[in-house]
Amino acid sequence: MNTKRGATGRGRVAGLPEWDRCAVMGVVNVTPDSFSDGGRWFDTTAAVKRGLDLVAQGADLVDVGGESTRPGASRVDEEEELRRVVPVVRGLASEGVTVSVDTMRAAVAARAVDAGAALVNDVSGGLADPGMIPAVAAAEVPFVVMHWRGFSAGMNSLAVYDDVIAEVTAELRARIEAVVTGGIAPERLLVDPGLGFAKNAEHDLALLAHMADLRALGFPLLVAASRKRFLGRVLAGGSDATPPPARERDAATAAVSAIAAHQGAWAVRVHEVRATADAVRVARAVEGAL
Ligand code: PMM
Repeated sequence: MNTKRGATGRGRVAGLPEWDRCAVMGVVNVTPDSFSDGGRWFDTTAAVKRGLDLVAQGADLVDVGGESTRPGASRVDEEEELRRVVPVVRGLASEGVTVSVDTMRAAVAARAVDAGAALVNDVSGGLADPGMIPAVAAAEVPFVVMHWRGFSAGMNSLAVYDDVIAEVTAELRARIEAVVTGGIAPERLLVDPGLGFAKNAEHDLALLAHMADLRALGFPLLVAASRKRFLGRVLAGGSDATPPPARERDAATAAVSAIAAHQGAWAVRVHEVRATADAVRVARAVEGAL
């Protein structure tokens, strides 16, 4: 559908800068309870400073979210989400940072765009709020279509697939069609397999192993593996062993960043930027030697 490949072959996203390598999206969760960094940046000043630090460490974009999507999480109300997110988006955008807003709510997306967000990252791919697609279409900003089957509170029971690659790509294709029919320009779309969302470790690893099938959808790809449960499982080395805590999964995250960049991901979304910034540069250098 989207035939614009851009200079790097990983696709171009209209309305965003272009890099000659996989971009690095740093994460600022303005939440008391995100599974990997909850509570650490739960204050506007600290969150803006964290975003600027991530840019100094090599982030190309900063993703700001005010609602935890960890498995089992309950939802935050809209007023509280606005209160968390909008000042941080404004603070970072006013410093010239390319900001993405991580929200499932149309009102939050619209207010964040008004405050300077350049990209809307909706983990539900427009399914959670019927107002989301029209709001993003009207705002004329890029949109992340992530593979999603339901809210965090019940998503683990939805991790059932006969063929995870075929089903995730088919469900993403259906969402892409819905989003484009709803008025968001195809050249503004990014696609994301939604690692860990209604997926177990085997599903996540299979999706990483078959990124070519995801890329064949024809859109720039965002990969967000950072600190996720499947990495804990891999590092524990066996299903019974206790996984290392989320904040001890950054080296493994950087390894995934290198793998994803090498396979043509447009961007990787990570909590700890420095190692991933190196990883995508190594991947770029290897590509340059082809
Ligand atoms: N994962 C989380 C939050 N936002 N956005 C996109 N596009 N893709 C993801 O996989 C994704 C996301 C959950 O991780 P966090 O709460 O630790 O940041």
